[in-house]
Amino acid sequence: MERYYQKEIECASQEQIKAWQDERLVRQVRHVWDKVPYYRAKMEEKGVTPEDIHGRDDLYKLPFLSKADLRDAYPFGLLAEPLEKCVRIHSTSGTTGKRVVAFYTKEDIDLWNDCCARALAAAGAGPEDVCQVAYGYGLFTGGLGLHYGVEHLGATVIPMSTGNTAKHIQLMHDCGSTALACTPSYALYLAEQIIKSGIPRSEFRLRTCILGGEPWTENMRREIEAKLGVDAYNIYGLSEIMGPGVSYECRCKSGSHIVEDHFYPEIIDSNTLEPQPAGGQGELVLTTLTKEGMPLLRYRTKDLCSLTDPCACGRTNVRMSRIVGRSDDMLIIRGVNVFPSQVESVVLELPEFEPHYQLVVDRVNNLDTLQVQVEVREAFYSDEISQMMALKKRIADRLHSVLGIGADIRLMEPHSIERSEGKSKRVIDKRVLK
Ligand code: DLL
Repeated sequence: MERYYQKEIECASQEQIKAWQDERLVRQVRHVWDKVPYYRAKMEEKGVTPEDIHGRDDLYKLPFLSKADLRDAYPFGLLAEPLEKCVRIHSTSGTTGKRVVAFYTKEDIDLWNDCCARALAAAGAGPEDVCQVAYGYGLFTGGLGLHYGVEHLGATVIPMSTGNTAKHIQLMHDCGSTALACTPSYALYLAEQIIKSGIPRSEFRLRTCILGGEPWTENMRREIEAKLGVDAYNIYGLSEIMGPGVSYECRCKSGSHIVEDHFYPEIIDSNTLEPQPAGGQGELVLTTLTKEGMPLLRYRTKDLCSLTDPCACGRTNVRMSRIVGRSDDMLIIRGVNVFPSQVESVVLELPEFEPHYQLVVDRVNNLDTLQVQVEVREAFYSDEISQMMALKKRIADRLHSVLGIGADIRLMEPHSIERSEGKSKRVIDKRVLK
C-alpha cells in the first residue's frame, strides 16, 4: 500500500504545482533582492531585476550560484533574515579549507521536517514505526534532519548517530526497530555485522531503510535488501539547499521525487551552462522557492543526473535519477564530503612537506578508507622513527580537523610520488560501485 504524508501536495495536478512554483519564485526573488546584497549585485551585473521574473519560465534570466559563492560570502553574506530569526546552523565542507554554512528559520525547519516526513512515508513508514537514525548527528544534516522527520511523522526515533555497531545491533534487536536511516555503505556493513553476530534474522523487525548521503547503485540495493530483509529507498539532499529530503523514492523505486513545491530543479550542461533537452543528463541546479534563512537561486549542485515525469505511485512531482557522478572533484568518504583541495591546503600550510600528495580511496568491508600519501621535504626527512612519528601525527591531526574524518597517513620519501607531465593525478579512487 502506498503511503503519503501530504497527499494533497504530493499528488497535486501539474498545473497546481506550476502555479505554486510561479507565485513562490516571484516572492523568493523579491525576498533575495531586498535582503541579500551579494545576490542583488549578481542580478544587477546581469541586468535583471525582480520585475523581470514572472514565473519559472523566466528563471533562466537569473545568475547561478555555486559553492564558490558560499565561500566568498562566508559566513553571513547569503543570510536573508536577521540571525535572531534563525534557529539553527548546519555546515559542510567547502572546496578549500573554508566550510559552507546554512541557516534555518523556524519555518525552514518546519518545511524540512515535512520533506523528511514525506520521504519516510514514501518508504512505507508511519506512526507505528521505530526508526533508528544512524546518520551523524551534529553539523551534518543527515542525523538531525531525519530525526525530526521521524518525530514529525509521529513515529518513534532512536537517535543513534554513527559508530558503535554493536550498540546499533543490540538496540535494533531489543527495541524492535522497524526502520533504519543511514548511508547505504553503513547499511551494508551493518547487515554483515548482524549476520556475523549469529542472531537469527527472525528476531529482528527491520523492514524499511532510508538511505542516502552518498552515491549507491541498484546492485547495492539488492544486496542490502537481501541481507537485511528490507525494502531500501533512496533519499537525496544537500546542506546548502536544506539537507536530506530534497528528493526521495516511493514504492516504485525508480527515481526520487523532488519536493517541487519547495525546490525547483533544472538540468544544465556543466560546460555551456545551457539547459539540457528534456530527459537529458546534466548538472542539477536547484532553486529554493520558500526558504527564508538562506534562500538560494539557481544553485549549481554539481551532481549529475536526469529528470523523468511522474510515476505510478500517484505523486506528480518530477523524479530525478540516481546521481551518476559529479562535475567537480568532490569525493564522499564515509558520508563526508572531501575535496582534494582541502588536503592540498593542509600540505601547503606545513613547511615540512613538499606540495606532492595523493589520496587513495578504497572500500574495505563496505567501509570507505582514505590514505593520504605525502612527500616529506629533504631537510625534514629522517631515519629516526620518533621524529617521523611526530611529523605524521602533526599532519594527521591537522587533516582530521580540516576534513572531519581520519586518514591513514603515509609519509613518503622526497621525490617518490610520481610526477606527471600534464595534470597531476591527485586521487586514486579504487571504489567500484557495482
Ligand atoms: O549528504 C545530505 C543527506 C544526508 C542526504 C542524508 C541524504 C541522506 P551534504 O553533506 O551537503 O548533504 O552532501 C551533499 O552528497 O551534493 C551529493 O553529491 C551527495 N548525495 C547526497 N545524497 C545522495 C544520494 C547530505 N542519495 C552531497 N545519492 C550531494 C547520491 C548523494 N549522492
